[in-house]
Amino acid sequence: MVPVPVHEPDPERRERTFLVALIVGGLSRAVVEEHLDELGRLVDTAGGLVVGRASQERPKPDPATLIGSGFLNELAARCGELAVDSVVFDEDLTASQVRNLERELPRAVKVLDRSAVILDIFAQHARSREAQTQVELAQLSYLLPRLTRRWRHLSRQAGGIGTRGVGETQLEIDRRLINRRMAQLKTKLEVIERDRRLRRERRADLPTVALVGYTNAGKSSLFRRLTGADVRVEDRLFATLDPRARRVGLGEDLTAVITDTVGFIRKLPHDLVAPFRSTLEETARADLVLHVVDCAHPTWEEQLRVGDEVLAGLGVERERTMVVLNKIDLVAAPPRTGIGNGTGAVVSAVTGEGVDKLRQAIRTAILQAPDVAILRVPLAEAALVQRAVAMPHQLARRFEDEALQIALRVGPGALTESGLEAYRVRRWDGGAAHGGA
Ligand SMILES: Nc1nc2c(ncn2[C@@H]2O[C@H](COP(=O)(O)OP(=O)(O)OP(=O)(O)O)[C@@H](O)[C@H]2O)c(=O)[nH]1
Ligand SMILES: [Mg+2]
Repeated sequence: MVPVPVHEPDPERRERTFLVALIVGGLSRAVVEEHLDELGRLVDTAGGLVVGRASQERPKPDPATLIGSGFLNELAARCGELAVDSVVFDEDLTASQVRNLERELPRAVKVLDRSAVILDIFAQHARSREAQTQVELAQLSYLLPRLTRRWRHLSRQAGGIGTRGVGETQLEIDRRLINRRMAQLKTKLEVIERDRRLRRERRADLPTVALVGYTNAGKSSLFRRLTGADVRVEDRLFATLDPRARRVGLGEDLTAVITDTVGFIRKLPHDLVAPFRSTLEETARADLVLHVVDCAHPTWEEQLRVGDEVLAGLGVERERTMVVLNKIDLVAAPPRTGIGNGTGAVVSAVTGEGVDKLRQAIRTAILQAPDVAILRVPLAEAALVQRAVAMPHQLARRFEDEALQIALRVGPGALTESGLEAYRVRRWDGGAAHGGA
């Protein structure tokens, strides 16, 4: 008889997890190791304990089991030795791959992929009604194509409804129940989104700034630094799932609403993102999108690229984006690349270095947006001053000795009729006291 290895019981009884990745498609081993590091952090955030990891180099994935059969045998042996509860693959798995892998691995070893772990984290962290609905919808759309007979419990849960038709298989019932639940969730989300849209329209005059970027880049830390709000900051992936908005003073009467958002991560599959899309789209409509990057991270350039891709997919133009390199306290010299079109800031949300400059840069970017007009109306022109002050969508306003300076959001031609067009100036004058911007 083969002796069964004895293991110290884990004090927290965390799920013992083994990580697996494929080295395919010209990826280098070093990059795949970074991806496994990230997967390990995801598992840790989800509450699991990583007990080992392995990767296999292959020309292409095996359609049946993803990894090759020899490697799979070794993996099965390691699972036994290490008393593994679950194996997590960095690649997305199909339902049949999960089934085939579970058949070859020791009994009771669960097979998961990266998306399943991310979903689990989302489910644990979602707090608001909206985020919880989004997560449930994402979970069901992930589950639907992967349904196998294992998911019996779903129909047991809904057993009271009495949907069992003659000759219908368990699987069909499950599918039908899931589809019905998904339809309900979608309706619920639409209502929540409409409420949010109304709230946004009510504060439409304030310029909006969104903090976006890879998970753990420091978005919430920067949000806290800029607004003083006490939000959750954690050295964990996906600490933030519920977007938060707050007013931020940008000096000289200019106030903006700034939003902290859910982070990005590589290989986030479409099903998973879809329910979050409207939140992301709203973020993307901000007047200014701050793309926060952890420049101390070994793969920060890949993270920047992932973020750029997401933003491009959401239709955010480059002109509205500003790259913010964060965590410069951790690097000897901030990298020079990455700040493409010259707009950018280099900060540390922890020490506060560069944050005043960032605030100034945000201010400048908002006031220089194409739909913002800056007027300087001589106080001697009392009627025009009255007219200017009565204009809608004012962003900032300042009385000087001789003139009123005012920044407005305007549509094309909006100033012509009022006679204010003639008083447009190119830039906001911060005044001598402020040293000019
Ligand atoms: N040294 C240093 N650490 C930072 C800085 N900014 C953030 N951190 C740390 O990085 C970790 C993640 O910070 P968060 O602000 O939670 O990051 P996030 O982008 O909001 O992350 P998610 O919400 O999980 O996507 C925390 O441990 C922070 O303390 C910085 O400028 N310097
Ligand atoms: Mg956060």
